[in-house]
Amino acid sequence: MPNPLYDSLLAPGRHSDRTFLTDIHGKPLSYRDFHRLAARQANALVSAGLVPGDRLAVQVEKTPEALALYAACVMAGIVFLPLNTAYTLTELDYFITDSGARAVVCGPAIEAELKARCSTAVSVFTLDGEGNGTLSELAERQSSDIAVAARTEGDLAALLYTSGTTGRSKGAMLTHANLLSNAKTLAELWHFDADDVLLHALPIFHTHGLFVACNVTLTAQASMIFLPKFDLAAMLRLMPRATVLMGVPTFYTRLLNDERFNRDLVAHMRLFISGSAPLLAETHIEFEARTGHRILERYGMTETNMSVSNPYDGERRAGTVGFPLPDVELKITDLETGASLAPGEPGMIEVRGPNVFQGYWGMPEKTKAELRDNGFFITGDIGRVDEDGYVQIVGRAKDLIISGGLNIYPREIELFLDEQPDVLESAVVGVPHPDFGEAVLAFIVARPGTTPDLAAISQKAMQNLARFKQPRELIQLDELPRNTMGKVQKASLRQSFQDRFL
Ligand code: MCA
Ligand code: AMP
Repeated sequence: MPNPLYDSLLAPGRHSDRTFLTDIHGKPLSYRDFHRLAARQANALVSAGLVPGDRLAVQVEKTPEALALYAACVMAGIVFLPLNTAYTLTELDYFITDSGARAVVCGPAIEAELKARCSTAVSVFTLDGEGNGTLSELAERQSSDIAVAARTEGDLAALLYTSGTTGRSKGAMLTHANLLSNAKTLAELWHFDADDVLLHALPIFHTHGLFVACNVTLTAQASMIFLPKFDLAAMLRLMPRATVLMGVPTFYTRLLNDERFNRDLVAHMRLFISGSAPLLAETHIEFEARTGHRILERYGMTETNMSVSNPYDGERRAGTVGFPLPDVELKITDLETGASLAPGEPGMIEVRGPNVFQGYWGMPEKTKAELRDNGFFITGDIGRVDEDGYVQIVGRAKDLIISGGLNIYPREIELFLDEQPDVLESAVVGVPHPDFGEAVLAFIVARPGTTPDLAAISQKAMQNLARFKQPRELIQLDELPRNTMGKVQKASLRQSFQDRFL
């Protein structure tokens, strides 16, 4: 039975005794054992009643078992829906309800509360930071033989939620073909082969750490050093065993802030890749001066996987994200008219190709607003193409903050703040931060004659918003700066407070 992702990434013939990953303690897991683990999980999910097309929401710590769940979903034809472990129960509720998830795998700490909140039609399993839990117990009782579900290229493989400018997150529908085309293109472009060892310290609930990192590894039959999270000491200790690192800019600034990170430590490394947020040209330059390596910066989105990359062999140009991938078309358009602009002019970046998603789950209108009938996706990023064809990201048309590679939409936080007692209105902006690139700063204006309790609001934010979205500081103003049309001038707030965390 055909199943594009399985056939290309996991099928028999690829189940060798080669190491697929080693954990932080150096314990190896072979390709064969990874397949067995995933097959047992797939059979467990099927035995629990899940059928192809069902969505499985997963909010668990990063472990080999958690990654195997992605492979298990591919095998069983289930749509994988990974979720940031920082999300609160309130946030989780939304994703589970919106996606109509048939089952959830969560950490044991929230099992009881999640069961109480979810309808009885939703099965709840647990998987902890050691790979144990009710899911593993059920999986251990299953066979490791698997009847792989038939899937077509156009069938959904994953649903990844991305926040929106309106404050409501949208589920990006990604097909087998979307994920596979990107995996193959990137593995080839970045010269991955079976001798590569990827130092994997990214979370596996986003495109970067899940699809870019793991699908490329699987494509090349390479291996990974699989760390639960970014940990500077572990990175420095394990770097000598790796050949490639993929990271967000915060990884690179943190490494550079440690003097043990030097030329000798990385002399053997083949490649450093950066993405998810702008890499400052100065970081690129400092990195080269310190290590002799030029970071390869690339650009992508949840909706498009990767679209643009600096070259492997050619010049990796600081401050640019490189060229459109071989199978991706890119154009720069006028923000108002959508007409293509001349080379060099800044405008909306639009991309089209096999990497581009199918639309937002259950939101045809939002899909129509961002995905043109001709297949071009309107990214919301402003860019220009220089005289040599390098794409430069110069800004964002969307009101978005990227903190440590995580996206935060101010609207979601403003909606929360506006509901708090004695708050008349609010504005949330991103300002420069030495570690996270940007940090969240929130401003509120009190209702006349009242004094909002800032500490109580911060406390409430803890329960409602994931930690990374919570304002680093809440500032009360007499009024928000507005232009003559009455529109809040966020640029002016950013300007006035740009040194707040520096
Ligand atoms: C943690 N905190 C954060 C962030 N991460 N706050 C803001 N922004 C963040 N990104 C909070 C913690 O909860 C903690 O709160 C405090 O900040 C300090 O945490 P720390 O221990 O320093 O953080 P960490 O655990 O070391 O994590 C920082 C990190 C991590 C390594 C940068 O956030 C990370 O791995 N980011 C990568 C995200 C990613 O994969 N993005 C790709 C998505 P408290 O002070 O209360 O303890 S975008 C994507 O996939 C597209 C397609 C693409 O192009 O790649
Ligand atoms: P997400 O919605 O989480 O997939 O994040 C995608 C967004 O991250 C893009 O729309 C860009 O704004 C940003 N992004 C990703 N890679 C880069 C990069 N190399 N430089 C600048 N911004 C980036």
